[in-house]
This record gives sequence, structure tokens and C-alpha cells, in this order.
Amino acid sequence: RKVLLATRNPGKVEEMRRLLEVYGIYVELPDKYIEVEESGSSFLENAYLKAQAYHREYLMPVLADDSGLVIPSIDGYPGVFSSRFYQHEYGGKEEVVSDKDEANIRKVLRLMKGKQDRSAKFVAFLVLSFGDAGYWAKGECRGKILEEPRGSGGFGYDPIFEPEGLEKSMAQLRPEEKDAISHRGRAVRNLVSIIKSGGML
Ligand code: ITT
Ligand code: NA
Repeated sequence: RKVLLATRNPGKVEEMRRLLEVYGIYVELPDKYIEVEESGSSFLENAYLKAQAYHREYLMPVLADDSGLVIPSIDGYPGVFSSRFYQHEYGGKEEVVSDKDEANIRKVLRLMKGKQDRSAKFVAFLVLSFGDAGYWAKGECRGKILEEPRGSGGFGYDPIFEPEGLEKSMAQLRPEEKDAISHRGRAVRNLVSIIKSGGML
């Protein structure tokens, strides 16, 4: 089985390949990127917008992932703005020297300075569209925001996120360790069980 992954984030691609191959599902990538305005106010809406935009162009099952980091002590930000939080007006924009992940992390650490409550969660919403049928699933990973980045694995905010019960950042985990506890790993396993119970797999 094949699914088209509606993303241009290489970190998501790598993780989805690993997470889906267990089920004999192979990830294909679009040959052109479709500009999708992520105008939704929720992860689910944005995942749906991405899945629909690609499904209009490609006649095959499409999987979209909308995800991010939610931090209660800064009003739930970066939230649906996780990808480009450094540019968001909330808390002031960051200068970007080179890397956008680095700029996002710098901004979160700046806003978190002196905060007592450092709790946070990663959230992923997946939408799988077959055209006539669609499925969605969610996954979460709870943890806290570190004072300094640690580790070089994963992508995005992984270096500043410590999953609950571990004394390592998400970026210090081996790939299979991240998959076992991550929001994306959980969302994929939830999606598969939903599809199985609906008789599609
Ligand atoms: P696509 O829309 O093309 O899929 P994107 O990166 O813009 O790529 P999102 O709008 O869903 O996707 O933004 C998700 C952001 O949340 C992502 O860029 C990271 O900054 C962060 N994020 C999501 N999952 C993450 C993970 O597993 N580890 C660290 N950061 C993550
Ligand atoms: Na988004």
C-alpha cells in the first residue's frame, strides 16, 4: 500500500516512513509542493486543508500531519504557529541568522525565562483522505521545556523538550525511542487502529 505524504518537512517524512513501514505502508512524496494556506484555527483543520489540497491533485490516498508544541504558561503558543513562531508577533519577532528551528527555539527560551510552570506538550493531528472517505487521529506527548537545548536528533523543538519520565531531551533519544513515545508515533498508531476498526485495512 502507498500513501502520499502531504508535507515538505523532511523531519516528518523520515519519521512517517519509519512509523508506517511497520504496517507495510509506503510513503510517496509529491513531485511538486502545493502552497496551502494554513488558515485553520486548529491543528485538525489545518491537517484537513493540507490533505484536501493534495487530494485534489493526486489520485491516491493522502496523509497530512499538522503538529506543534503547546505551552500553557505562554498562552498555548507556539501552537498552530509552531512552524514559523519566530515570525509571529506574539512575544516579538526573532532575527533569523540561518536556521528557522534555531530561531523558534531561541524565541521559546526567551519567553520561558523565569517561568515557574515549564510544562508543555507536543500535539499531532493526522488526516488520511481517500477522497470519498476520510479518517483523522490525534497523538500527544507531555513533558517540559528545558532551560537550554540538548542533543542533535529529531527536528524542530526536540532539543528543548524533555518528555515526561525521561531525563533526556527528545533530541537525545534514538529514533525508535522517539517513535515509541512521540505525538506522531501515537497518532499513527491511533490512526491505524481507527482504520482497522472501519474495515479499510
Ligand atoms: P508541512 O505543513 O509541510 O507538513 P510544517 O513544518 O510547516 O510542514 P506544521 O505546520 O505542522 O508543519 O508545523 C509543525 C511544526 O511544529 C514543525 O515545523 C516543528 O517546528 C514543530 N514540530 C512538530 N512535530 C515536531 C517534533 O516531532 N519535534 C519537534 N518539533 C516538532
Ligand atoms: Na500548521
